Order: sequence, then structure tokens, then C-alpha cells
Amino acid sequence: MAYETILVEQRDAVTLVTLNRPQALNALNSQVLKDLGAAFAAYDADPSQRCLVLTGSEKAFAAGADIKEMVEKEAADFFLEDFFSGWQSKVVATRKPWIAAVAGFALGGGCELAMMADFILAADTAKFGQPEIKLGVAPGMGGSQRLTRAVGKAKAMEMCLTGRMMGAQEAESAGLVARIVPAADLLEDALKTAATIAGMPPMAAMVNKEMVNLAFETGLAQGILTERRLFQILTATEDKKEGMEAFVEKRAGVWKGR
Ligand code: CO8
Repeated sequence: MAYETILVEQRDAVTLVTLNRPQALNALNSQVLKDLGAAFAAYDADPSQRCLVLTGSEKAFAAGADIKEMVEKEAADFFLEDFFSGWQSKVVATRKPWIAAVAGFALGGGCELAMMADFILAADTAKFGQPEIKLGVAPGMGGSQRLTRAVGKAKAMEMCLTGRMMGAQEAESAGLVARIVPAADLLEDALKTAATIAGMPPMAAMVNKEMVNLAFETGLAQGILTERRLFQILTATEDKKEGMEAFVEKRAGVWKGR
């Protein structure tokens, strides 16, 4: 598959996707969404691929939705195209795990895209922000909701109202990112982390992802009940039998993916 705005490579069981519009600091236009949608769908459908890393450049993960694409559009265009809805249906809908490896700017849609990942690994150079207010708009790809859930109302509100950026240290202490890595080691660390996930029983990885996401969608009692049911379903897999037998026999498990 030929992509215009991203680079895709497979490293064993890990798919590496690199945003590749350096002239626009990886601004997210419709072609990027089309390319990412196709790459994520291919990843989800390929049993040989078990984790994905999405990254940008040293300077920018992504500096936002493409302002030059939006400048001439009118409200009716945004509404009739249901602009930005594809990010939910093509990227968030991915069932297998993926990590955002963020260096440099992750602003507006770039911050929102990073927050769609299962978790964010940040270079010490990462800068997160929702500066849409400065353009007379507001987040449109989930930022006001995901940022608030990640860092709480005070920081999210301050960032959305002032457009200020949050550095990597603050992002880590606020709970937006899983870990900070020196910029030079970001990709290697992200690929290593992805390889660890890729080495896990694949169905268990998908169910663990679904369970954690459930915490954002349901109340506690319903979430705990659904967790228990999903756990019970996993116990019917061949990989559950293999995983527990391998532990007892003091050897590594060999996964069938079912
Ligand atoms: N869109 C399009 N082009 C961009 C974007 C962007 N978001 N960001 C940067 N670029 C382009 C610049 O225009 C420039 O292009 P050119 O060389 O042709 O002039 C090139 O990338 C390099 O950028 P700069 O020269 O500005 O680089 P600097 O290092 O000086 O500055 C910044 C870097 C601070 C990141 C700066 O580029 C910037 O502020 N960018 C915009 C950040 C922003 O506002 N992002 C939010 C965009 S809106 C959004 O994401 C969601 C909108 C929701 C709207 C909902 C409507 C329905």
C-alpha cells in the first residue's frame, strides 16, 4: 500500500508508523487521516502484527489539524462532512494496542491524536497544548474530554483557555504520559516497549486494552462486572491454558493468539 503522508514499516511483530509532512510540522489534513486509517486497519487485520508505534519528527509529533485546509471551510462544510468524525471511526476504533511516541510539538489535533493512543511515551522535548482558542475555535477531536480525564479539570481548563503548552515533566506528573525518555532514545524505547507488548498473548492484550478503556465509559459497578465477564471469557482461550501451564513448568509461553 502506498501512503502519501506517512511511512509504515514492520519490525518483526511491531508496526512503526511515522507521520511524514515535515514541511507542515506533520499537520493533520484529510490525507493524513486517510493514510492513518488505512495503516491502522491493515495493522488491526494482520495477525503477525501485535503492537504499533505512531511517531512524528524530532521537532513535531504533529502541530495540529491542518489550519490551511480549514481556513476556507464554512460551518455547513464542517457539519455536512462531519469533519473530524473519521478520527474516532478509523483510529480510536483500533482494537489492538498502540503507543504514541511524542517528541516536540503535540498541539491541537496533534495532542488529541496522541491522547487517542493507549498510552503516550514522551521525549523530554515534548510539548502538549490545545491552542485552538487562539484560532477562534476549540478542540474538535476529543481534546477537551480526553485531556480533562487525563489531567483533571484545573489543568485542562487552564490549557484550553490560555492555549499554553505543557512540557514533558509537567505532563508526566499530571498523568498525561506514561513515561519520559531522553529524546535520543525515544524511538528505541518505544519500539522496545511495543515489542514487550507484542510478546504477550494477543487476545489478552486486546481484552486488557478494552478493560482499561471501559473505565472511561461506564460506572464502577458496571465496569467491574464487565471486567469479570471479559476475564471469564479469556479463560476459555488456548493461550490461557498455555500461559498457566508454562508458568507451572517454568518455561516461556508459546502463543496461538486464540
Ligand atoms: N496547520 C497547517 N500548517 C501548519 C500548522 C498547522 N496546524 N502548524 C504549522 N504549520 C506550518 C506553518 O504554517 C509553516 O509553514 P510555511 O513554512 O509554509 O509557512 C510550517 O508548518 C512551519 O511552521 P512555523 O514556521 O510556524 O514553525 P515555528 O517553529 O516557528 O512554530 C509552532 C512552531 C509553534 C508549532 C507553530 O507552527 C504553530 O503555532 N502552529 C499552529 C499550532 C496550532 O494552532 N495548532 C492547532 C490547530 S487547530 C486544531 O488542531 C484543531 C482544530 C479544531 C477545530 C474544529 C473546527 C470544526
